[in-house]
Amino acid sequence: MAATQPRHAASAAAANLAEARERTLALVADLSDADVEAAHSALMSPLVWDLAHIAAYEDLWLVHRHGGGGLLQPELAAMYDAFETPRAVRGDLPLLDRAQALAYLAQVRERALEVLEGRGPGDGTLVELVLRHELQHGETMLQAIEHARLLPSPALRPDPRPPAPGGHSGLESVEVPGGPCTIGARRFGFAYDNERPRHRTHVPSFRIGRTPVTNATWMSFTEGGGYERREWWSDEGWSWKEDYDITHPGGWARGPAGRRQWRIDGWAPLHPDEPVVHVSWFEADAFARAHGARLPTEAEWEKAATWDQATGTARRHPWGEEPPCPLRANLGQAGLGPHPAGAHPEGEAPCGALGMLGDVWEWTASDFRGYDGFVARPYREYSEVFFGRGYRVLRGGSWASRERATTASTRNWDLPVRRQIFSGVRLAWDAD
Ligand code: AVJ
Ligand code: FE
Repeated sequence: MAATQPRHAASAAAANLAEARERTLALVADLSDADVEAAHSALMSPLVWDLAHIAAYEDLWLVHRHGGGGLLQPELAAMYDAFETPRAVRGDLPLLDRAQALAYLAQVRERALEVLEGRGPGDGTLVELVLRHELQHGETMLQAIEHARLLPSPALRPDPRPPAPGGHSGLESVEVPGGPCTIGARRFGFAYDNERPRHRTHVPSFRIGRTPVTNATWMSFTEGGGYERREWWSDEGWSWKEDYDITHPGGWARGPAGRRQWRIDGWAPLHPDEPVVHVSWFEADAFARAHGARLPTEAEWEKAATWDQATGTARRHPWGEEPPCPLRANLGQAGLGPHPAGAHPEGEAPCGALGMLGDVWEWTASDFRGYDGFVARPYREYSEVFFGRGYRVLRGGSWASRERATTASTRNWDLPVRRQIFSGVRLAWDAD
């Protein structure tokens, strides 16, 4: 029995890694070499950088740190270290070409599987780290594909879109009663360092948007002078908006038949019922002020997503303990875009909020920092080096986030100007 356990765990790990890899390769399968290799924007890496970076990370953490082996190509380490090589310069490097990057991925994977077979997955932490890293870069690659308007692989067909239930604008709210709650990842099982330690806190009563803000509601904001009324904007937000001449969310255009939106698979009429996406924190903040609202703090967000007032416990997911499924949340890249607000009533949180997980990342009012008692694990560059540097927290994952890498305690972070990510808004209000 004892002897078969590690082997079973090693083959489960191998299967998970294989599934992640299949998806990574599918994302680029039908793109041209030029599209995979080009630096389309200073905001995004060339796709081929992501590919080789996934390999370098796996070599470092599974082969080298876990297995004790040397790096396959030590001379590549700096070029594919996210920290030493920021996005804006990645286009100017002698990157591996597509074929070389794919070969690097395959060779590292072979070494990693040997390590897993030889010494097993250990406590599983480093395997999970590497697996989630690849899954997260899948979302990054989808951002790049959408941002550069490359069109995804025809193999990535969207699942049918659920109908819009109607009645959701993002301005409807539900009450979250005041009192104690529990924040952060549970003690057992994998979680990133920034989700721990789990702790109790007191969140006074407040109201939160039943759904994220929709395109129709954002359109009213735009047409009602949202980008012109100085009083709704912070000083920093206003100068960003002026400098970049921002007048609507990313990907919007006006056509003869009305507003259109660049979706990952092409132009489409702007869908009024879908959550707005590609807005910066500055826009989210201005929108909230224009509506006499504010952004939720991340403690408020997590309490709304998980706290069950009736039992005095935090649920694992908004709907309960069961793992995510397509009925409950639009995660996992199947929809290739957000679903209409309120389309997943089975995913309802205890307070009545809908769509807390999936569809669009939701900006919060909170700066990214460590919870009290934070310990960097397994390395400072994952989270700690971003603390206190002006990054804002986003919660809830998007349609492009994989289920395995997205829970109610997951914290994402980005700068307040960023909007090439799949970012949207859920409002909050002080209790009346
Ligand atoms: C958590 C999405 C902010 O992309 O910078 C990828 C995830 N960390 N490789 C990022 C990550 C290392 C991270 N975010
Ligand atoms: Fe990375």
